[in-house]
Parts: sequence; structure tokens; C-alpha cells
Amino acid sequence: MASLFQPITVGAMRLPNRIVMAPLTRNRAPGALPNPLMATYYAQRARPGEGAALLITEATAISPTAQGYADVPGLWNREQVNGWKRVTSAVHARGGHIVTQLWHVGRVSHVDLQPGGVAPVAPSAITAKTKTVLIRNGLPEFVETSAPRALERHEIAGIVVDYRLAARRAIDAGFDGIELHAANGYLIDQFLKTGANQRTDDYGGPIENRARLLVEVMRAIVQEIGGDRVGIRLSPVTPANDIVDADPQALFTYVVQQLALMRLAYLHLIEGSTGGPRVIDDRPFDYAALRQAYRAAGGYAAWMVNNGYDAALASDALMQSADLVAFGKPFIANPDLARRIREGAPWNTPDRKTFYGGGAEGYTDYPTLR
Ligand code: 8OZ
Repeated sequence: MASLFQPITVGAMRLPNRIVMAPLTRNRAPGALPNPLMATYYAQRARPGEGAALLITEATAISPTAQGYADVPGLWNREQVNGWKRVTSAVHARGGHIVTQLWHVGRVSHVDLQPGGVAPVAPSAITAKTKTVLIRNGLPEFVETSAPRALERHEIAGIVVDYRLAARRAIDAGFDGIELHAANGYLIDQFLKTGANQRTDDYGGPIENRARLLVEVMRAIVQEIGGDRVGIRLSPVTPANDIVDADPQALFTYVVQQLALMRLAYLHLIEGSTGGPRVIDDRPFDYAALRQAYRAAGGYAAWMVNNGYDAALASDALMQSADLVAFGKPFIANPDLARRIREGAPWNTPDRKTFYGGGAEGYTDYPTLR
């Protein structure tokens, strides 16, 4: 049985403990450009013995059309690569590890965020009943997402290339690897799930078709940077961003069986509703059965769990064969969360008002223990 403070090898990384900082959207990258304040924020959370053994960056757009929120960072040009280099070197200077989360929002976007003001792309032309954030007159404003257009069959290969190139640029920027964002109702999850995918070509219909984009993107990324630098985030039943599937247990069993054929670093599971309840009454899901299906298919990547964990629940999860635990909101307010867990110290409470947008306040000014 592993404890939270037992070292572990995760793909190409040797980690001193099992504590991971989950990806957290913070909307502090005007112009989609990573900046020095972000480097400070991540480095604070990578202090040896205090911060996370592995940091996952906030979701990062792979192309201009992949964006769905104001002031989120990107990874499609040289300037962004250089901006991220400051972040990765600040984290590495502390002895930490950091991967970036590659993101295409699909339909969860707004015409004001799209190049040329065109409609966002999606598997099918079905509008998500959800909101995104624009910045108008310097202030964040929640707006309904725009109606998307369905991707043409011949456009999909180009999206796969965008992911592959972003993965290459991540390595150029000094990241230890990437996490594919296949969760929370964004593009990959939209293809996966029946509520958003009504395609009649080989990317819609049966599970193998709906999972095709995920598998193609993962294969392309693994070819480009090696599976030992690749993780993936999945959220089988989250309702986030108006997403639903008719049979998530069957869908994700197939997905993890496909992932078992790749030599990956980790699988990252959001249990229940993202940032909300861990159990959803009308969306039951057996995560232990999913992990067993992955292992039975020969998958040996680290199994990372997330959503609403505290120290006690995290220890239980490791006892029940999870390998890593990702903490999200606790890391916003506690740069030294690992130390607080080790010492049983109280946790600072995060301030929701400063989650999205703004500057140093509520970002780099949370206190550490003395
Ligand atoms: C909160 C606000 C905006 C985006 C996710 C990338 O849910 C996000 C996100 C979260 O995965």
C-alpha cells in the first residue's frame, strides 16, 4: 500500500510524492501569452517538500480556433513557447515537474473569441447550454456560448495535426510532457458523447467511431513526443458544459482499452461532477471497474484521481489502488499544500471572486506556513 509521500515513477518522470496540482483555468494570460506572473504562480506551487510533485498547467489552447474563454494561454506560436519557457524553467529551478494541458474547446466558445468572428467548430451543430467568459471594458462577463458549426469530415485531420504540433511545441517550451484535455465537455468529449455527437460519418454513431478522434489525437501525440510524456484527462459523467452520454460505462471501458495499447504516463479521472459532487444520482459510474478494465487490457500507466479530495480521502484512494491524487481548488489557496497535508496543518480557503481574471491578488498572494 502506497502513502501520499511515497515516490513514484510516472512515465519519464520520477516524482517524490503522489500529490499533483490539477489544471486550473485562471484567465490571467492577456493576448493568450504566458507571462512572468504565471511563472511566479507555478513556481510557488513547486517548492520542494511543500508544493505538488507534478503541476498540470491550466488548459492551454492548441490553436486560435481552440479558444473559448478570455485571457487563457495558448501554445501555437513562438512567442507563447518563449513565454512558457519562463514558466517551465522557474518550476524546474525548484526541482519540480510540469506538464501542459492541451485544449480545444470545440463548441464551448463565442464568436468574439474566434478568429474572424466565425462560428466555433463542433462534432455537430448543437449549441451547448452553458456560458463562457468574455472580458468587456476590462471586466469579466459571462455570456451564452455561440451556435457551433459541424466540422466537415476532411477538416478533422487538421485538428489532429494541431494537437500534434502543440505537443511538439510543449516539449520545445521545456515541459516534461502533456496532458490531453479529453474531459469537461470540450471538443474530444463532445465527439465521445451522444449528447453532442450526432455525426453520421465514421466519427459518429457507435462507440468506436465517437472515440476515433481521441484515439487519433493520442496516437499522433505519442508518435511525436513519446508515450512516457503523455497523460490524458477524462470525465466519464460530468455534466460540465452541458455534456451527457447514453452509456458512459461502455464508452469509457472502450476508451481505456484503446489507451492500454499506448505506453502512457498517466490517466487522470475526474470522478463525478467537475468541481462539484463526487456522486451524481442519475449518472452512476463504477471507477474501480474502469481501472480494472484498463489493467486487464495491459495498461500500466499511473492512475490519477481527482475531484473534491481531502487528505483522508486521498489516503483511502491510494489504498484502493490509485497512484496519484490531483488537488485543484486547494492548490489555488495553498501553494504549500503538500507540506500542510504532511503536517496536518489547516488549509487556506480559496476566494472564488479571484478565480478567473485579475492579477496577483488571489493568485500569487496566498500565504504559506512559516
Ligand atoms: C473553469 C472555467 C473555464 C474553463 C475545465 C478548462 O473545466 C476548464 C475550465 C474551468 O476543464
